Amino acid sequence: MSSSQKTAILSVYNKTGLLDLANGLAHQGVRLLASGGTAKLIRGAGIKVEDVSSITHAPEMLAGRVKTLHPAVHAGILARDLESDEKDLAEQNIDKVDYVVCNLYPFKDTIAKINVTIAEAVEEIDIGGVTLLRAAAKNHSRVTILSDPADYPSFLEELRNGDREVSEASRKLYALKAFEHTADYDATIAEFFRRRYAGDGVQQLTLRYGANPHQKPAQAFVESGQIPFKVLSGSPGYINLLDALNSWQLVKELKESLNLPAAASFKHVSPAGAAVGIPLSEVDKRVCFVDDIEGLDNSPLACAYARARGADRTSSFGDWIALSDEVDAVTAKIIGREVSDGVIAPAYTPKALEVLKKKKGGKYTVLQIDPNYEPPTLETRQVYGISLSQQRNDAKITEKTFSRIITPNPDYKLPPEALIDLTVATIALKFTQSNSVCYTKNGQIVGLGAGQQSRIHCTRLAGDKADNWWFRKHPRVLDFKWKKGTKRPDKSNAIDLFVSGLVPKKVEGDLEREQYESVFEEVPADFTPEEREEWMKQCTDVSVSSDAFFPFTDNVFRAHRSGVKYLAAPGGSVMDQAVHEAADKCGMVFVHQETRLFHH
Ligand code: 93A
Repeated sequence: MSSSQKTAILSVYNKTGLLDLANGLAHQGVRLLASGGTAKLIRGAGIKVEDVSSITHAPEMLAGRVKTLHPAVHAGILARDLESDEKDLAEQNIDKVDYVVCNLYPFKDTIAKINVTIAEAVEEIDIGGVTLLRAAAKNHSRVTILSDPADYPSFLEELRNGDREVSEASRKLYALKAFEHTADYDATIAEFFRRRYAGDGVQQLTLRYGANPHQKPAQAFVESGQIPFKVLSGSPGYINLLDALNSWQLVKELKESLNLPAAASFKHVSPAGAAVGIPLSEVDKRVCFVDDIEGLDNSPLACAYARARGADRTSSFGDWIALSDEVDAVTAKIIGREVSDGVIAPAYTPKALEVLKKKKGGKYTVLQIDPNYEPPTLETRQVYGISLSQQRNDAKITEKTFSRIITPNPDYKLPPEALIDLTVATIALKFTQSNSVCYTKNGQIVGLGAGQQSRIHCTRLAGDKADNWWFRKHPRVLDFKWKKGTKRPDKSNAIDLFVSGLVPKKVEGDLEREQYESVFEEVPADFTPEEREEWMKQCTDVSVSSDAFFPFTDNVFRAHRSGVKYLAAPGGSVMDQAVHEAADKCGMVFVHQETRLFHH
């Protein structure tokens, strides 16, 4: 063998294109070495090939578990063009390897088979092939590694044109591909064992299905360490977890920023309500349907949830709840009688847990989150097979966030209540699908517009909700005469129709009207325009935050109609000045908030 002769090691499971490749290599005078099945196929085609054992002087053994694992192979691949490496090789009589061709046992296909056993899967874990790939890819400054049959033709062409040399650029790309191949392979193996060995709920949690029942299989998992929550009752679904993990962040940040217990009521990965534990007035208690709850005044957490749930009772039907503190019996009692899907909190008193575990015949989902859990700073998700990664949105919303007041003058100081309300609104936006605009008052969301493509539609949607909340406080609404036995959600829906001015007209035989009337002992007369105007005038000092700049003054005017006094939004629009002037003319305080808070 001449010293200038190049050597290739071939060991492939997928033998597509193998013979053409072997032929091409042989034509270039390359010495071919191959593992058992690969060598057999090449030899059968009449192409000269040696078994790997001709250099290892050891037979394939352990039924194929050891084929290419040998210093003669790996020193030949890993050796650099260094005097010391050359010396080592010469002492052991080992030749350098120039090209490695390898693809791996079909682990993915094997585990995709129904009822595959662990033993069957284990046999498909490639060791020697991964070692060939990694060794050759590591030494890509000298060695070419081919892991994809699709690359064989261009490789051969380069070899022919380049006098058996492969360009540095190609070697780099082939090495990258090889590392991706092994990374994907190992990720599949880790996932297989995570499901079987880590125990359900420790590192991996099997979900019934994904966003819809036909999206199976579905799971939640962490790649290292443990899932930071425990399932104490029920079984969370995919959307439940999206709600739980977003709502938890919201209440955690509210608590950290305002040092008050916080609650959130989520639906479809946006808050329907969120609040901090400020005591409720008697009217608030009636609006939130909690005037009969004993001990409410002594539980700030229960106050927070009463407010969060009471913001928009129609939207909160079937909510996911997040609570910042240990759940007490009073809070559990409020939750116990509402239609809800589940709750996440750092702890539960035994009494509270007892109540929650009984809910929905034991199917109510209760999660306990580790409050000290810190996620990695980089977050990644996949859309349409493409991975997107970004730094987590770790912007902190604190008092300082609202220190740049544009109107009425730079010395103006926000009253403490407005500071709380702007904080609640802005932190809520951080976990709301964009575009989003949030109205707050008394430490709670009163109207939230989520996921609208146009900002003015958000501002209107949220404003209409805030108006509904305000009209629910009207004495006529509080004194509705309900038919006995009317359920809480039916009351909420009837109130929602009434306050939003959408009550169906009284027409003989109209089904919708009949249903509306059926819940009342005494059907209330609709609000007159004068009543509405009069009541609306009394709504003052509401706060609004926006997740990005207001592009037009229409947003300011819409907010003004709902009693808004304090506005916070980032700048950046060509209309900034006009927006500020409009706010000033409407007697509002405009706070320039530096951070855009889009969330998707
Ligand atoms: O069982 S192994 O992990 N032990 C080895 O030493 C080894 N070397 C190569 N599997 C090993 N291989 C794999 O064998 C290759 O990754 C390739 O997929 C396959 C080719 O085997 P054959 O040439 O016998 O068809």
